[in-house]
Amino acid sequence: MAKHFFPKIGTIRFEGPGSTNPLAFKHYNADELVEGRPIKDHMRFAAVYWHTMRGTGADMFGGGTANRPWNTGECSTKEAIERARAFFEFATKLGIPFYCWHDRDLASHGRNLREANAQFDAVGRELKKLQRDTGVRLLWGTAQNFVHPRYMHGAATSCNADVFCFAAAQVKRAMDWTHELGGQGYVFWGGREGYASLLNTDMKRELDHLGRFLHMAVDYKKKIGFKNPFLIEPKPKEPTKHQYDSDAASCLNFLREYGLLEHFQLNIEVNHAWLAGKTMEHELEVAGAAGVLGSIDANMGDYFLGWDTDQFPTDLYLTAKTMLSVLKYGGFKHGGVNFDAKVRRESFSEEDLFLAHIAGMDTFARGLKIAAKIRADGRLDAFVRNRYRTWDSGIGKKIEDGKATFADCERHALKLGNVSGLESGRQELLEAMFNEFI
Ligand code: XUL
Ligand code: CO
Repeated sequence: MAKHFFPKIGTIRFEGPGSTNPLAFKHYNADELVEGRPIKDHMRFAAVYWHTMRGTGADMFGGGTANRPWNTGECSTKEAIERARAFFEFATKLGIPFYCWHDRDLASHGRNLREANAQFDAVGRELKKLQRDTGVRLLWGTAQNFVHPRYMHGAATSCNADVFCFAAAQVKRAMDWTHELGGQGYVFWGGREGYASLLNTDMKRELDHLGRFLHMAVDYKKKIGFKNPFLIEPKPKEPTKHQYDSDAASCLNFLREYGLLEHFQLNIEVNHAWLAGKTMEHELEVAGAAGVLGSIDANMGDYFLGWDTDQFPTDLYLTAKTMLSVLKYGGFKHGGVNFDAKVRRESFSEEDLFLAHIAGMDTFARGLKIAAKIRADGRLDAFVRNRYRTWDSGIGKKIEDGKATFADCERHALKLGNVSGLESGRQELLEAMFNEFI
């Protein structure tokens, strides 16, 4: 009989808002319809392999605290396969339909690339079996091009061309396995694609190399027939002082400049937005307005700590605003809500992994329901539409249609003499209105 890693925990079920059972959903009722679509299809929740299976709770001041019986430290193929089984037991009991991985959390670095590839392939074959047996699917895969010391100066943006080749080799194989496992997308997060000091950095050359790298990835995607989206995940800093994919707008600019925009969408992460000095809804609007809102990494930071704490999202305002943007842009197609989140160092038991995901899933399900109610109510939307009504006809429409000149604008202004009829922005009223739904 297969070994069980979570023998004391059964399948997590929906018990409704009245339940006090910590191991039950209070709001995530998978099949309940919101705006005519089951909640599970709106959310497309995913668990991450890295924090969930490989996180130990270590920080700069102390080692790991977490009970993780599947991490024996052996780095063997046998250990890697057992760990994959533990992960699928976890995902299945939680009813989480998707997952995401980095190549090197699935398998070890080995003594060289050949060994790393062999172990990755063995785990990949096991994942294929586990996916078939459980129905849990791959949301996206990615290459971990930042942990190994060879990536100290970056991967695609390293000053060393050999390192670029190692990074390319890793992405190539990670794409192969993403494709083989039916991945819904493939993500690029530039873990060290940036710099610590401009004194030793040729920024233009590094950006050109990153552009080249991504074009090579696009070529390879076509070659293997992988049809699902490529995504870039913006983050402004950490581990580097400045990362080139700083935020949604700078990613869009980079993709445009290098002729890559048609091949990429964005994967927006809450804590990364905050590190960029932006809100999650700002980043979602930038991506959505450009038609590239692909997926989200769900977590949150701490208002008093300035780094990527990757906490589970338990803030209803955050999830409601996030889902309002997601619904506005038509929901997820290939993407989903991926819990790129880790339990606190003090939450060290295996059970905490379940409790944390339940908290995140319930908070997002509530966020979705709140967002849907705000949309059905219609007052917020009507307010915004009404605020811009001078653009619907007359000179406003002429400008929007590209049919007006500066001279037309001047003639219009001279005729008016002064602007009258400016109206209040009513921010406080709208914030209070938002509160009505929380
Ligand atoms: C790091 C981060 C990554 C990406 C995948 O901050 O978010 O885990 O999501 O490489
Ligand atoms: Co992430």
